[in-house]
Amino acid sequence: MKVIGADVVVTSPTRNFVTLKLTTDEGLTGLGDATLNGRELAAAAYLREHVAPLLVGRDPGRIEDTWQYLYRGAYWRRGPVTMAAIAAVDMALWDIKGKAAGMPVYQLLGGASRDGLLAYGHASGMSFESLDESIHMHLERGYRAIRVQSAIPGVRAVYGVAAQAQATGERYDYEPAGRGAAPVEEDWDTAAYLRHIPKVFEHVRQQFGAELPLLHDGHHRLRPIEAAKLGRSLEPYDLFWLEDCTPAESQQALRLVRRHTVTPLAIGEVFNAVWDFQQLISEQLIDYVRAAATHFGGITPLRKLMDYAAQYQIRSGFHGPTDVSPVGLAAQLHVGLAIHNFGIQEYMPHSDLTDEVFRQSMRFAGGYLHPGETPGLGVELDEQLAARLPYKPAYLPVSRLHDGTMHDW
Ligand code: CS2
Ligand code: MG
Repeated sequence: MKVIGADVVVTSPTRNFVTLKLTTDEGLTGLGDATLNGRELAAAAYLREHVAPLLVGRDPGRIEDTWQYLYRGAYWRRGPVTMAAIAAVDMALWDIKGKAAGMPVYQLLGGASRDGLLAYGHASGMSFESLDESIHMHLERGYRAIRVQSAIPGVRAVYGVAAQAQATGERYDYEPAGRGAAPVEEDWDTAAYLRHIPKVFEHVRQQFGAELPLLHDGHHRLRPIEAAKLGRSLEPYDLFWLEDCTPAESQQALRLVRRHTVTPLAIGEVFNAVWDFQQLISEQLIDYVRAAATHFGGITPLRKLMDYAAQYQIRSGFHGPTDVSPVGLAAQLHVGLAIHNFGIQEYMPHSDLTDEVFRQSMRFAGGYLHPGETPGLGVELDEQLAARLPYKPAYLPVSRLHDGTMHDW
């Protein structure tokens, strides 16, 4: 079999997605996700200009070799643009291999290690009352684990607190920044945040009991000693995890956090290679790996990362926001089903229009996700519909302290 076509589709049903479609001489096609939120066109250009021409004529069965060729061969290793592009190729090749074998990809990875993947949803609120409503709404939808984010008194706009979408019960495909040529600016006050968040979890535990798994995302905003303080102050509320408590490119910063708290830690949604995790895993500085197949070079390295993490009893918590396309989500569902050290899967449902552009075999029932039994990844792209929904500039917000200083994301 040979690759005869490598096409890049950029489409924007309710947000922007970059998809690679490989076509073979035997008529099989494969899809891969290279969506890089806010930098979509860079990933698309990398694929179109530098990768697609190298793929035509190659044997699509040689997944490992193609991955190494693109990773080692570029000279410029790693980085989010490169690794998103490689991820798309890797996923598309696994999709083709699954279709050729007549099997869902998880079967090729060793078969299912469980019946379904425990998923967590995003609840948030501007007040305790609206937060309670949001949690109730998620429980009604079947979620059995909930991420809790809250507005902070004295902070105008807190990222990840989707006041409107949650209050009206809409699906999640909001773009916190809205669309536009430049990021909107939000504000931030770490001291106010550290004072308020423990009260939020105290309230939620009182309302919803001791058993509901609760998660929280710090969005990389704290210094190590602040993160340590937050982790310790949340211990009475028994979190499933505290995510991205510090900007983790300084892996050793996590030593300090770990020294002071037993709140489990999850990190890595912005990481793109195993080297970003090396110290965190080998020193057991985290409990959950937040990588996304889309930003980590695809299924092949994600599987290897999880096997490495398994030696340290570290589990998966793959990044599943709406800026990972249904193709990227499917890729990590197949990995999550196959590996032994699965932990939890983030799940933010895409909009109805996104679900029309990407038809998925994946299902969510009773709080659990399953990639389905369709051969390959189980996602079909409606190219005609995609073509009618062109790219629109959209950026994540930035945040500034009240004196105007740019803050960590
Ligand atoms: C968040 C994401 O899902 C999460 O944990 O951190 O919403 C993240 O901010 C976006 O994926 C950024 O692209
Ligand atoms: Mg996050």
